[in-house]
Amino acid sequence: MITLHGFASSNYYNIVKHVLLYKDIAFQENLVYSGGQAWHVVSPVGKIPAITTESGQHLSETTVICDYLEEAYPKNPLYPKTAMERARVRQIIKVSELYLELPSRRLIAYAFSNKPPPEALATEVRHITRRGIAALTQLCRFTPHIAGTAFSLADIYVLYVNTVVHGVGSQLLDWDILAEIPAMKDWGRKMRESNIARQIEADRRANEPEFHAYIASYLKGNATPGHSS
Ligand SMILES: N[C@@H](CCC(=O)N[C@@H](CS)C(=O)NCC(=O)O)C(=O)O
Repeated sequence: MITLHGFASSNYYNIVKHVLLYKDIAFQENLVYSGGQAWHVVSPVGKIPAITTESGQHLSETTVICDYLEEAYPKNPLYPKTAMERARVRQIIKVSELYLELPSRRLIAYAFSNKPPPEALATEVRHITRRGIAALTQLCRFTPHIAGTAFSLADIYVLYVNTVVHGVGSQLLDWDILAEIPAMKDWGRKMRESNIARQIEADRRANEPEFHAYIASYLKGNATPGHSS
């Protein structure tokens, strides 16, 4: 059986978990927070999430894991049929990662410690995010799915990217970033109604107290990297 390593408060972890549930692939969860040399055997950069496959191989990087799952488990496909449509799905995923998720992540330490970011950094993040907003406004279809008529990996990916982007924007930038992309918020509301999204959200809430304790301990320099306690 596949093992999914990570923790339920991680949006990247939840992308892979959503894919596993959507594709009806059997898996077990192994609670791990990031860091530590032993963990690098599983996840070379030391990040969450990673999986161990049924044959015992380790894989990390969310999009790589998702593409592996798509190829190894074709049931309930998450890519459309034509090469161009598949490329569009990947384009939306890439743009949302590079120009929304990653800039927001540069502020995440300030969100955790509840401190305002340096203005120069906030300005840079706003600038990159505006480019992401413009690109996604152009690329997203919402007819009714994000890349067009077929539900795809882009729907799952952007749903969880948006959790970080919205959180950072509202907490630190006084900016409702998702409201800038027409139809994004309505689409998100519908996406969150699915049984899988609800289950993942319930698991995220259940993990929240332990995750916050871990972060508090990490900020004090007490946490043991790579372990949940
Ligand atoms: N590029 C990675 C990013 C994953 C990532 O940033 N995960 C966070 C948790 S949500 C993490 O491991 N952070 C700890 C660290 O950066 O060491 C992916 O796509 O999976």
